[in-house]
Formats: sequence, C-alpha cells, structure tokens
Amino acid sequence: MRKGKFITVDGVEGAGKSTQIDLICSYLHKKGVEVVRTREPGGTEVGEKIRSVLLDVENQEMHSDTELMLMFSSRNELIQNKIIPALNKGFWVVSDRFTDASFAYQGGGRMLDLNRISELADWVLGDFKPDLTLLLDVSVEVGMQRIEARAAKDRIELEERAFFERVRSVFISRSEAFPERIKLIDASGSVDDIQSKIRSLIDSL
Ligand code: Z5A
Repeated sequence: MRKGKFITVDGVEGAGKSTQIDLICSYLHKKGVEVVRTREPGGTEVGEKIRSVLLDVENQEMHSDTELMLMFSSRNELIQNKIIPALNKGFWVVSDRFTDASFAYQGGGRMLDLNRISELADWVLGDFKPDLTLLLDVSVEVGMQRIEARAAKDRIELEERAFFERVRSVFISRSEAFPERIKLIDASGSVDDIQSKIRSLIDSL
C-alpha cells in the first residue's frame, strides 16, 4: 500500500534540480514529513555502480541501447529496493531525475525509438509513476553557463549542444502530453521564485 508521495525533478543540465531539491526536502521536513532523497542513475549500492559505468568518459563506445538498459536497470533497483519500501512506510520520496529523463536523453538526445522506450518502461514500471514531476525548464545555453565552472564533464555532458536541444524538446513534449503529472516550471528566474512555485505545487499534494 502506497502511503507516501513520490516527487521527481527533471530538466536539462544546470536547470537547478539539486538546488531546488535541497529546498524541497527542508520544506517537507519543516512540515513534519519524512523524506527520502534519491537520484538517478544511482540511489542504491548497485545503482551507484551502474552510474559510474554510465558516466565514465572512458566508455565512449557504449551502445545507446546498452545505455538505455543500464538506466532502466539502475531504476529497477531503485524502485524495488528503495522507493516502494519507503512509500509503503509513509515516507515521501524525492528523486533527482526519473523515467522522463530516459525519454528525453535516450529518446531525444540519442534518437532511440520512443515506442521501444515505452515498452521498456511498461516492463520495468508497470503502472508505477510519480505523483508529481517538476520539470525545471531553462534554455540549454543558460543551463550550460551555470555548470561551466565545473572541473570535469561526465560522458553524457560531453555531447554537443544539438543533443541537449533535443533533450529539452522531448521534456517539453512530455509535459504537454502528461499535464496532470508533469508541471513545467520556468527555471530561468531566481532560486527563491522557482522554489515558491514549487511549494504551491507541493502544497496541492
Ligand atoms: N540520464 C540519462 O541520460 N537518462 C536517464 O534516464 C537518467 C539520467 C535518469 C546524470 O546527471 C546524467 O544522466 C545526466 C542525464 C543522464 N546527464 N547529463 N548530461 P545528473 O542528474 O547527476 O547531473 P546533471 O543533470 O548534469 O545535473 P546538474 O548538472 O547537477 O544540474 P542541476 O542539479 O540541475 O543543477 P544544480 O547543481 O542545482 O545547479 C547548477 C549550478 O547553477 C549551481 O552552481 C547552482 O548554484 C546554480 N543555480 C541553480 N539554480 C539557479 C538559479 N535559479 N539561478 C542561477 N543559478 C542557479
């Protein structure tokens, strides 16, 4: 029995997901809600090992289907061993990225067939889905400017700009296709303005 709520946060690099998730978790704590924070790929012992393989710049030859299946392998581990048990105990779960990212990055970025990704999603998730997805939307340019000070890029961050434009475009299409679940938030403004929009969506949960 699912007693807690499941919130996912997604968007292109530098959209401010980590920054906003910090604030979401402290907001929920203040309201007396017990929160489990996680991320994808990763979030479990096995998932973090899969994440290292996925983001390792040495793995340039990885086939796109392999990348997709590793994303879903990490996700399966996270759902079965962390998210569902936490929701059943009444905790809320906030995840930095989830399945929408596979449609955006592997479907949009890598141009894999979206129907095949849907089949995989059905296989791994069945009817399981987030209660709320916050899609933080910024232009690729702004997102890249925000993270350019970072020391090193991971394997996926090394992609060219057109890749991230396709990623963003699939994210936006999904928010239009699933407006009840995915709320697109203009994330180009200040951290506080974005957080206040997020809080009103969370309050409605
Ligand atoms: N991936 C995939 O391909 N398929 C999948 O199914 C899944 C994932 C699940 C995981 O990276 C990679 O895996 C990711 C997608 C892929 N690949 N790429 N590229 P990740 O999620 O761990 O990391 P990321 O996506 O690259 O996130 P990020 O770069 O850490 O960005 P962020 O969390 O959205 O941003 P942030 O760290 O909160 O903020 C970035 C900087 O901007 C920081 O200096 C902040 O202080 C600043 N910031 C934040 N908000 C603002 C505002 N509002 N104004 C100004 N500055 C701000």
